[in-house]
Amino acid sequence: MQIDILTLFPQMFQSPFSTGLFQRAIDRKLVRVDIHDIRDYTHDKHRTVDDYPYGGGAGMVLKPEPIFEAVEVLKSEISTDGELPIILLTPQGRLFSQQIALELSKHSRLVLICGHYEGIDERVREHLVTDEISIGDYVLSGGELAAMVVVDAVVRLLPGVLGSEASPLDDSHTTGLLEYPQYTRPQVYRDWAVPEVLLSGNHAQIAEWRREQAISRTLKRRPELLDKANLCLQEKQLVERLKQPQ
Ligand code: JAH
Repeated sequence: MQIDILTLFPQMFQSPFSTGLFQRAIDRKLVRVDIHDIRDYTHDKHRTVDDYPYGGGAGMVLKPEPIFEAVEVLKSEISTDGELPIILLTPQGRLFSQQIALELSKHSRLVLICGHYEGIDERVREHLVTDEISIGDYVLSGGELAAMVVVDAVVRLLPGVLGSEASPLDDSHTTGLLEYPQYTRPQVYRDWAVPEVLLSGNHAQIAEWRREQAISRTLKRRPELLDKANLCLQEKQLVERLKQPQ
């Protein structure tokens, strides 16, 4: 997969993509992430990327020309087989989810545009952008951190990125349940003992305990997730029992 990111702050992308799982995926050529400075696509001496809003009002608006020209350069480099998602990170977009990450992971190329200031000229949205994504209902100072979140969630789904021991199919938001509690040594820490069942060596019993823990934790913290989780009859009965006032 090739990911191109358009930003006014290219330095922000240095450390996240030069660390851990990412660096390994890039080194192994499973993904390529290219950061483009929107200012490089201006033509004036001051490298102007923003201007006052028509109609007045506070703040500045990102000009359309540098963004259109940057994306057009990227488009011209591509053999146009398949459509190219051009994604704007914005609080007005559709709410990002594991499902959307999975959809995006199936494309061979993605373009992400990070806005800044009070907004972006509407013609960019209308005539260039194919998809608007929000990572949650809060305001950031720009789209960069949101772009990093999207890229992280997508890249770990690419074939070969996770080691063989971890499977994206087991991830919490793929199973539809929150994770069960995990413990490691020491067996007793400050009087707090690890649950007996985990020391039993009875793997069927351990699996059952973990599934119950995942279900009760999900019911308590994120009950709306249970509607979409794949539960068997016995597990649905467990949910009903857990819902009874104790
Ligand atoms: C803020 C441009 N959903 C998170 C999110 C994404 C983008 C922005 N804020 C929040 C943002 C200012 C300018 C984008």
